[in-house]
Formats: sequence, C-alpha cells, structure tokens
Amino acid sequence: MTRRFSESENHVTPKSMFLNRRQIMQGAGALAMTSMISPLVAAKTANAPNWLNRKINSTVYRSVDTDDSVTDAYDTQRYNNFYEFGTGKDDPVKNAGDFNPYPWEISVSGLCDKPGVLSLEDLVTSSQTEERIYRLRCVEAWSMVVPWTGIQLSSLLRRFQPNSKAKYVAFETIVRKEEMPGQRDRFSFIEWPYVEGLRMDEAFHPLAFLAIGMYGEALPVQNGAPIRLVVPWKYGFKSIKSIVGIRFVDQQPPTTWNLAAPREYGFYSNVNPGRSHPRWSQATERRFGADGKIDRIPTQLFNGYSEVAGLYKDMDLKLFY
Ligand SMILES: Nc1nc2c(c(=O)[nH]1)N[C@H]1C(S)=C(S)[C@@H](COP(=O)(O)O)O[C@H]1N2
Ligand SMILES: [Mo]
Repeated sequence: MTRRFSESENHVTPKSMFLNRRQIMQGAGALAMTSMISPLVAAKTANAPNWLNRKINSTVYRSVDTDDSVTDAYDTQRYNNFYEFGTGKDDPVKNAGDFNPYPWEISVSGLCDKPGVLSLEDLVTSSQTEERIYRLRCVEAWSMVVPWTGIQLSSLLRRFQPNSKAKYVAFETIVRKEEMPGQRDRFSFIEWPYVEGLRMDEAFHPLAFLAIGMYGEALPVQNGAPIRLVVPWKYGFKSIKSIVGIRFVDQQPPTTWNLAAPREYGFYSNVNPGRSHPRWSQATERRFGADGKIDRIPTQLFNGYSEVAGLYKDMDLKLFY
C-alpha cells in the first residue's frame, strides 16, 4: 500500500488559514453585525494544559490528502453529535462547560502483553504529532472537512503489544454523569458508556487516527476532548469521543449505534453511497464549506479513501454494512 499522505510542508496549516468569515467580522469589531448573527454560542475550548498546547503548537508534520476546503470552525464546533451532552446539535457546545478533561488517563487491557494505564500527558509528550485534514461524513448525510492534530492510532496500540489472539479493538467513552447531562437523561436510548470497535487490521490502518486537537488548538469538549478517534472512511459515529478505555478482544465487540438500531447501523459502517440507510439515501451529502454555506455533493465510497478497499476485498459490503 502506498501512503497517500505527502509530508510536504514543514509546518502545520497556519491558523490564519482558518480565520473565517465570522472570526474576521468579529475581529474587525463589527459589533452591530455580531449582535445580528447572535445568538452566538461561544465555542468553549476547555482550559488546556501547557504541555498540550506546546505539543500542538510545535507539530511540524502536515499530511494533506484533500483539496476540499476546510469547514468553517464555527460550524465544526457548534453543530455536533455528542449524546453525552444532549441530543440536539447545539447541546454539546452549550453543555460543554461542566466537563473538565484534565488530567486524563487511558486504560489499555485485554489480549496484549503489556496492558496498562497511560496518562494523556505521557502519551502526548512521548508521541510524534501530525496534522491531518480529513473529511468527516456523518451517517445523517452531512459532512465536514476538519484539520485534526493527533497521532496515528497504530502507534498508541503498538505500545501495549497486542498478541495474536487479538482480533478486534474495543473503545469506550468516559462516564461522568455529574458533568455530562445526556448521561442523566432517564429516557436516553443509548446505554452508557458509548462504545465502539474496529477490526484489528482497520485499527492498524495508517489512516486511523487519534485526535487531540483541531484547527491548531486543543480539542474543544464538544468535539471529544481530550482525545477521540477519527476513522475517516467510516460514518462519523465510529469516531468515538473522550476515550478512557481500549481493550484488545477476540470477538466483534458491541457498538453503541448497532445496539440501539441494528438494522440501521452496522459494525462496519463504511461510507457507502450505494447502500441506503433504511430511512434515507446515502448517495449525496450536505457539505459544510469554508464560508458557512452548505452544498449538496455526491458521496464517495469509503468517503473517498479508496486505499482502504483491500481491507474489505472478500466481503459483500451490502451484508457487512
Ligand atoms: N462518545 C461519543 N462519541 C461520538 C458520538 C457520541 O454521541 N458520543 N457521536 C458520533 C457521531 S454520530 C459523529 S457524526 C461524530 C461527530 O463528531 P464532531 O461533533 O466532532 O463533528 O462523533 C461521534 N462520536
Ligand atoms: Mo454521526
């Protein structure tokens, strides 16, 4: 497999590239305009520690694999799915303020030779970080283009030395009812913790990524602070947020949306314009652009990441959805 990333530049995308319509307007002190576009919900970036900011700011590897223009950060940080904070698209940003992601630890267990608990600080300071610009395609047929900062998932997993019995990797999100109002909802159709999983070869694919930042800054809470998965060829719900647990297992692990509605959401959930969701077509998507506008565009198989096709060559993607 050829690596499709070119580590072409010596620097991450300058923050100025992400300055957008709204920020520029606000920066220009267009007070009247600002009040006109209210209600503005502040995008809260939790108080990130210095070691994290320093690492993100000194990230020098940049991997660009798309010419698509980067989505306005205003949208990526205010239009979210993070049911722990509520089911509305702006519930996560509104409710993010109660959640404190620092300090943070990830426990790695199961079929591996070196199980253990790793602090986020140790992980981040000892890893090579890079910036990757990926398309994110939600199963709800909207999509964004996001510059993530983070580390390749395989480099984290390798540290724990999974053994040959490990066939899948299971992930889980933190449970903190005091800080996550969605977890206190008695009528929630999701059981906590939110869980996800990948087959071993998917998890070790070079495109599978763990993000600790976006747009050159630490991840905001609503986007999965302090660390979340990004699997760009799969529907967004596979990209589990605020991860505290990773386990190597020999059976396909349960996954949240498959448990909630198995006919609608499968384990694999590869982006596939040829397989409709039972309630809507997946042939096209609403793309949030750089300018806050939304365009209707065709959806691509594997979200355009055709290099993953070999992972599924012997599988009928209609059956293994
Ligand atoms: N723990 C957890 N992770 C989650 C979700 C969630 O509700 N809880 N929503 C998923 C869905 S459906 C999508 S589309 C993406 C959205 O990521 P974004 O809000 O950063 O765009 O997060 C995914 N990860
Ligand atoms: Mo989603």
